[in-house]
Amino acid sequence: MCNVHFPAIALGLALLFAPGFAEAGNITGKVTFEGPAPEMKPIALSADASCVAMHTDKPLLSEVLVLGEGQSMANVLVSVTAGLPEKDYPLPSEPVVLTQEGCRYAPHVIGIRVGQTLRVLNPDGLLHNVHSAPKSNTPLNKAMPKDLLELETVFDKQEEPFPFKCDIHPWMQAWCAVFDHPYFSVTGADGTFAITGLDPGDYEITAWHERLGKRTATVTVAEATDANAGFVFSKTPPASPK
Ligand SMILES: [Cu+2]
Repeated sequence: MCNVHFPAIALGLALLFAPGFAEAGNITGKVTFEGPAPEMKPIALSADASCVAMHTDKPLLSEVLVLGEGQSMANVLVSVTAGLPEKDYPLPSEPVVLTQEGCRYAPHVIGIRVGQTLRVLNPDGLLHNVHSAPKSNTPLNKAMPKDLLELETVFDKQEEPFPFKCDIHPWMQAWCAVFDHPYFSVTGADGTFAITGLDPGDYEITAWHERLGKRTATVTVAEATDANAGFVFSKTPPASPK
């Protein structure tokens, strides 16, 4: 059964050839760490023997700084912080998922939209207590006993990154930022990010790291191209602008 909607196609073509229509571009890049990298220490999990039992093969390391090959930096949140037109951007229907697995949160850093569902999972079969500490949104403080496998919440205000912790396992931490637009990306282990679907224009983008702060860059996006923007973090904060 063919399910093509000709009116939708016609509308798309009309938009494509309409005067002033410009094909979207992207901002892509890589975040790296410069200088000698501090070694991440194994986390003492002894507060909960069940957590210890989940990490007998390999210690669970602190995720304050996660580096990959060539000192690429994971867990850096890159977002557009100026230059966007004010408009309503469609919400994704899929939730953002935050998992508590092996007595750690994953992903370590998430971005979510105002009004988008955050689904928190508990596959550990343990008691966790999901405890967020936002400044603008309503904090979440909810026990997840071993038989409560998931809960959902939404945020109603945009907000800079704030922590999620677990009151049972004090080493557990994740960071969450809430956006009123879709132009954000969290770097993976290879340090790369991609902010896609931007109208041509000049934008300020900001890279945020939980310990090393923020770096900003100005990027010009041309039609249907990838603009490149790299960020370098180090233990020394950047000189403040004069
Ligand atoms: Cu926990």
